[in-house]
Amino acid sequence: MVMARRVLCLGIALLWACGQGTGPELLPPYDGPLEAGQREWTGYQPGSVDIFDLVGIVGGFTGEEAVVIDMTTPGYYNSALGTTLDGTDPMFLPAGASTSVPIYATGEPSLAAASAILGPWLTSQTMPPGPNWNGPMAIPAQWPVLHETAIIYSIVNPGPGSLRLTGSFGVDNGICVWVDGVFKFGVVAEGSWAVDEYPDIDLGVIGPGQHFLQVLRSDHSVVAGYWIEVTAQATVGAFFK
Ligand SMILES: [Ca+2]
Repeated sequence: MVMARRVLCLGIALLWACGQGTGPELLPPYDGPLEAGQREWTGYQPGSVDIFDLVGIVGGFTGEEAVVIDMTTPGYYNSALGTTLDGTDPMFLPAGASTSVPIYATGEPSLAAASAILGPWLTSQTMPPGPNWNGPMAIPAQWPVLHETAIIYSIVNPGPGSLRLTGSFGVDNGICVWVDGVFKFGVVAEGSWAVDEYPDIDLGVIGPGQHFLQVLRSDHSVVAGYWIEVTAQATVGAFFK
């Protein structure tokens, strides 16, 4: 039964692939030979899920996941916030503040003090969402100490099923994360950043189509740094409804 389902899933993925255009680009995580009737997918957009990701996602029934955002993923970037948000919310500590333990957000932080600088970044379907935004561009792992910066990543789910997003983050000092403008996670702490500092954060489920993941990074002392990896996995039953 399990094998039959996997064959059915792969068949759906290949049928979907055969409906797409041809082109020279073959993208990770798929690195095997093309099979008869299977063509290369050229609809790739930075940060999107492509057919080869989808094959990996279908493989998700055996535990695999496809990475849809990492440190190489371009995004839209806002470096105009400076220290505008400092002291306006527990997530945005003033310069020189100290926290003995990580402070986790208990709700969505207010961004009112920076609304003019950020623009409609949590709701806009048009990119970039305002004059202070640049990109798509490489997102710097480090930014000016004491400043806050904002990022928007694009994720396209080609369907037909829904995808569950899981995020792992590292940051010095703080990070807040939204998906399609819905607040998902926030934390601020002392010390440097590390890979998987905050692992396996449930970012919810996205249906087919265009989506955006929004990040606001904060700093209040010494050094600023960042690491991100977001994976997508087919929701159980997505191909059997
Ligand atoms: Ca710092």
